[in-house]
Amino acid sequence: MSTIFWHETNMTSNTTPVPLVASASSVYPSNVAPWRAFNGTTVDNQDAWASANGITDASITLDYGRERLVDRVRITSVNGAVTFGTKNFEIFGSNDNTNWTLMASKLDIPIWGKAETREYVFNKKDSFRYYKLRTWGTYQSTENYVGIGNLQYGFSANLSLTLKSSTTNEHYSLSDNTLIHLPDNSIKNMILHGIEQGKEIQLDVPFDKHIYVDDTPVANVSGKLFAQDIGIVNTLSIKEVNKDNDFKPIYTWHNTNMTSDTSPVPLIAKSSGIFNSTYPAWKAFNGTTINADDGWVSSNKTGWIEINYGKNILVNILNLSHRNTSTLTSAPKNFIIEGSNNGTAYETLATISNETNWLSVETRQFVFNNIKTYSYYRINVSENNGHATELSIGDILFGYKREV
Ligand SMILES: [Ca+2]
Ligand SMILES: [Ca+2]
Repeated sequence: MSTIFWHETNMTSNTTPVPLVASASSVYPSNVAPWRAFNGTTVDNQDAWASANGITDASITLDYGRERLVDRVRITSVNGAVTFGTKNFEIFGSNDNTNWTLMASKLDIPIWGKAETREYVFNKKDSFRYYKLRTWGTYQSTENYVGIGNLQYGFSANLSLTLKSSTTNEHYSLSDNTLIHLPDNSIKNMILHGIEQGKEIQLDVPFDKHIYVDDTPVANVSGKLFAQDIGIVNTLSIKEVNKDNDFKPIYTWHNTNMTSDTSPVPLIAKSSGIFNSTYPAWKAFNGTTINADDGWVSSNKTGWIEINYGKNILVNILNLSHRNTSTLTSAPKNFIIEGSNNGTAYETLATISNETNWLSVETRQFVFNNIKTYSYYRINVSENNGHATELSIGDILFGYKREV
């Protein structure tokens, strides 16, 4: 569902509220400063910006202080004479106030009513810190300036990807949010920007949209306090960023440490069959590979082995260890990883091929894409490394790898 959001400015001077800054290439020598086009009202003919006398090609710029997503503008004509209203316009975006990108243009606009608002949707959506509108031409040749009663930029966004701040009532799209990383021992990251107090939402943000925390604490305060560009000061215990370090993935391992096929409860280990009672399925889920007996050996050269966690968990990584044995040809070569929620219907999560040349107790890691939770995870082997009758596995550990 797409919803339109307008960036509120409600300016009361060219530099208030901070960090907004309104400016213009030219200003009429009376009470029509640039900020009056960003104050949200058009109560009279002074509630506007107008260019200097004799200038009918002028521009008005708003610096938001940070990037804002924009794909439309709402222009309101002056609440007075309309013949110097916006006849032609171009809108540009910039991040340095020097290099400008054309966002939209409109020529030969029909004449406006007093304090009339019209909305123009751009062909593209982009994020810039500075937005400049150039207006030129008048509806009457005797007019010698141009003016605008009000100007507001906005964007449309999918509602679920938009957050509203409870402190400022501003809306933020995901693409201009701040990602805050929690302390090292947290498995989560968090977008605090715009979220109601006391709540958190876990969201995946494209890598190029990450804004990492400023690691310079605010001076002259007790404890560590970090001021971010999210409009407020937050007092979270946030991870200090070492700029020389890449963020490392976070791993959550589902350790099982089984001691029988049904313990600890609620875990249940099963297989397509066992060579004999020395090599039950649970020995592939006990977390060790201390000797040749510490593993599962199948009743055949192919087969499957699974664990039922008794609850739904998310898995996208497998550590597979070969048995502590010189029988290297019994290791899996081609297999699939499957998930199920009923032990009957299985979905293939990964297909692994040509895993050859295993060493005794060697561990290989397999990462795959999976966003669904299952309670049963199965390794289903269609070919071993050449042994005529045996398939064996020393240990299996499933987990979840999260990129941060
Ligand atoms: Ca105004
Ligand atoms: Ca084992």
